[in-house]
Amino acid sequence: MRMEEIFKSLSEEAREFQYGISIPQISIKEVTPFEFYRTYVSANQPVLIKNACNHWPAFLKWNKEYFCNTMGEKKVIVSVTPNGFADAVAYDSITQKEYFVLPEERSMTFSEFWRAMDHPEKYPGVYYLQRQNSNLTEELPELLQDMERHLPWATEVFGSAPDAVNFWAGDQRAVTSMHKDPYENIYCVVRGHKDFILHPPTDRPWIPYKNYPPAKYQEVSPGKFVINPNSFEHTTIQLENDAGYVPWICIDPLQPDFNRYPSYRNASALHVRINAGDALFLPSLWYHHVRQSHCCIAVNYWYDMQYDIKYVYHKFLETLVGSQKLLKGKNES
Ligand SMILES: O=C(O)CCC(=O)C(=O)O
Repeated sequence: MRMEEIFKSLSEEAREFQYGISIPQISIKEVTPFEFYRTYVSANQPVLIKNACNHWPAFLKWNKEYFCNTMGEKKVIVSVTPNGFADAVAYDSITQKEYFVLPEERSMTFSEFWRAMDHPEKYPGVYYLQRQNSNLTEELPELLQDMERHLPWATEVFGSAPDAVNFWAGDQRAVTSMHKDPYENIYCVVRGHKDFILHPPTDRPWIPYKNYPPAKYQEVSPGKFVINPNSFEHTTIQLENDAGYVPWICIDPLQPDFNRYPSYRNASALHVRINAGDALFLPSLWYHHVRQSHCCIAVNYWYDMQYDIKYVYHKFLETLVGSQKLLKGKNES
């Protein structure tokens, strides 16, 4: 059997026996933490959790008036990009190279951030409040009274408090490019909706990666952004490999370039919308790409993943895919 056939049966069997073609839905009140662990966490199975956060005061309170009246003068760090793609691959016409580009990080008041979202004609660029350093507990503790600092059922499921609690607020043009995280993620939408495109870890052979030099956007005059290859200093995630490159997924699932990456046809995406009040359990190591409605607000809880046998199998698959790349000698893995 050729390696490609072996990889195909891996993803087909995973789909047939485990993941199916749509994301199941539950109400958290219907399952015990033990059942949740057994059915979803242990099986590495995403699930949409209906009415997970619609009892939070935030569900009724978090809107423009509330933020601007209660914390309008508070300084926040906002990610600014020319096109909505932060932490993503971009082509630079000056150097004629592709880079992995981080957003410009700008300090502004909460009121100004909201104005920038509401008035794109006055504020060129796309503004996304999305620092993934537990920004809710570290930078916006005044919001904790409106929500749960941790989800008691999830803390019981994962056996410890979350490692990070992040706050996300942004414009419908802000997109998160496909990637995976070493966390068990409970992603709660408080306002608007989010659209996730998911791939299970067993689709790894079809998901192309490339190594990119790192860079950062910089606005040099109003509305004019340049890609600055020298300003990539530090991120919360360790992204660079030994050679100083960032390995990143080079496919856009919304417009896949099948000429360049024909094997992506073998991958099977799952689509799920999280509406306000609901949450998604996104298991560790699942690939995800995220879009949102305008002024969408979300909170997510990252719980530490277990470096268990699932992780070991995933590393094994990574190694096999890497060895195929070497054999093929292609700039795609
Ligand atoms: O909401 C987003 O834009 C991205 C969320 C995400 O990537 C995550 O929670 O890991």
